[in-house]
Formats: sequence, C-alpha cells, structure tokens
Amino acid sequence: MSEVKDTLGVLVMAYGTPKNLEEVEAYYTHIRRGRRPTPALLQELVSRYQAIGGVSPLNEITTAQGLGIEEWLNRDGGRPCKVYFGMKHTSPFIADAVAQMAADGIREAVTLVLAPHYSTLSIAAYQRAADEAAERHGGPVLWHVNDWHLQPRFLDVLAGRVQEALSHYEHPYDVTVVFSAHSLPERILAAGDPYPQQLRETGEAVAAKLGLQNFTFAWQSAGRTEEAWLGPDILDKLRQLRESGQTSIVICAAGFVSDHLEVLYDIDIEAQAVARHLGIHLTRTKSLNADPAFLHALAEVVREREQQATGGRV
Ligand code: FEC
Repeated sequence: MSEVKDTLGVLVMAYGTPKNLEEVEAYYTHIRRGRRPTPALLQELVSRYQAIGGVSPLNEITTAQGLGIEEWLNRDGGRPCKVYFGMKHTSPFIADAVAQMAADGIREAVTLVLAPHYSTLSIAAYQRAADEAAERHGGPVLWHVNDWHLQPRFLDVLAGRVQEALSHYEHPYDVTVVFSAHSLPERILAAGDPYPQQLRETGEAVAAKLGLQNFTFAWQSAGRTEEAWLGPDILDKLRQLRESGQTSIVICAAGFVSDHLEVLYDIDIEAQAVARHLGIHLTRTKSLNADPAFLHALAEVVREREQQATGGRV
C-alpha cells in the first residue's frame, strides 16, 4: 500500500482551560512551569473564572473547531485526515495526542495551533512539546504550521466581524478599531520575534479590505509577573484614545480565535468597565469560534502545509 493512502494526522493544539474551579490551581501551576501560584494570585484567577460563569467555554469551542476542520478536510478529495487534540496546559496534553497518533499508526501529521501569530514564546512552545513526544514515540513525522495570520479566508472572516461590529454605530467612519493580541514579555523583541509584526500585518490587511482609516494596535492580558510586557496595554490605549477625543471604539481581538477568559473577562468585563467610566461606546467583534468559513480557512492551511511537505505527491 502506498504511503499516501495512509491517514494524515492533524494535531490541533490549543491553550486548554480548567474543566472546573477545582482544576484551576493545577492549570495555573502548569502555566507557571511547575511553580504554584500564591493563594492571592490563585484567588484572583478563580474570581475571574467565577465572573464569566465558573468555567471557560474554550475546551468546548476547541473541540467544535477541530471537528469542523476534520469535516472540511475529509470532503475536499485529498488524503483522509484524522484530527487529534493536544492542549498546552490541560488534559489531553499535546504529548498525549502525539502518543495516541503513534499508537494509531499515524506516520505523518500536520500540526496546527489555534492562534494565528507566531512567537518563540507561544507557537514554538507548542511545537517543542509535540516534537519531544514524537521523538519519544518514534513518530509520527510532524509538519508544523508556524502561522496563518494572512490566510485569505481568515482575513475575509475577520473583516466581516469588524464590519458587523461597525454596523452598530451611527457613524462607522468615526469609529477607531483596535486590533489586539495577548501580550508577551518584551524580551521577545531583542531576538527579532515576528509576533508584533504579524499582528500588525493582520490588522493592516483587514483595514485595507474595509478601507478603514482609524485603526490602531494594543496588547492585552499581560501576565502577572515582574518583567516588562509588550505595550501599549489595551486599557491604556482606551484612555489615550479618549484623551484624543475618541468615544466610539471597536476591539478586534485578532490574536484569539475563541471566546475564553481573556476575551470574556479581559475585554467584556474589564475593558468594558474602563470604557463605561471614560464614556466610550465600546464593541467587541464576535469571536470566530466554530464558524464554518473560518474552519474552511484552517483546513486550507493544513492542506497547504501538507502540499509543501510532500511536494504535492498523490
Ligand atoms: O479560557 C481560558 O481558561 C484560557 C484562556 C487563555 C488563553 C491564553 C492564551 C495565550 N496566553 C499567552 C501567553 C501567556 C503568558 C503567560 C500567560 C498566563 C496565563 C494565565 C492564564 C492564561 N494565560 Fe495565557 N491564555 C489564557 C489564560 N499566558 C489564566 C495565568 C494568569 C494570568 O497571568 O492571567 C504568563 C506565564 C508565566 O507566568 O510565565 C506568556 C499567549 C496566548 C495566545 C496564543 C495561544 O492561545 O496560545 C501568547 C486562550
């Protein structure tokens, strides 16, 4: 049997979220690379989960996204695909998914992180976890997707989300659109990390599609650590925009693809409270979640990576 008849593994990787409040401490400890949070930090995180209803919808959405990608892939006439889920900070961990692929006899797999912008501190860490596990299990061969921040269908869907948010305003041309992503420690800049540039490219491409004149960038959800994080922080950005006379703002969290804590709390609760205080009419673009048009984009990303790796052999 030719190798190409084999199922292509698709390792869909995402951040993961605790399944209940009892799991928050273990989750937070994992994020902190084994250092337990202080009781105060833990309590602060638990209260953020409580404020969004006790649990984040992230795992559910990740599952729907992965299954949707698999559905697109298995009807495009290409090599049959099977999606495996690997989470960065919760079970099933990335290593578990790779072990399962190896046990199932998967020989080749594309890996895809559900975040569009590459950073050595984000995407590369997912890839490292997958590589280490594949090495332990003697396979499969992994073809990593580094980024997909300019994928045409992704940009179309994102532009649609911005347009929809702008439609809530009487004078859309007066609205400033803030494209945001998760902040990272500033030290990434020294090594020329592409992350900030890629966020800028996504925002500029969406702005060009819509003919936006007023748009800018900000970082959100910086970690509670001592070191400097990328700025401007989104809350400071709101204050700056208000000072320069802006009262109509749309936030497009272009670095995230799902409703989760950093969107439902950091934007919908925290940023909205600041906006209200400042007299700003703030709208957030709807998250991409399991929108079939978005999942089609990701299925294409997987196929392109496969083509690149195999030179299009059939
Ligand atoms: O809904 C949920 O429960 C999960 C929401 C969630 C997503 C997410 C995405 C990203 N993070 C990124 C970087 C960092 C760095 C640190 C860090 C810390 C946290 C903490 C929580 C958390 N992150 Fe996260 N992140 C989510 C949740 N993140 C909770 C711990 C408490 C806090 O600081 O708020 C700092 C780690 C350290 O201490 O060293 C760095 C990046 C993304 C976007 C890409 C991706 O999805 O992987 C980058 C979703």
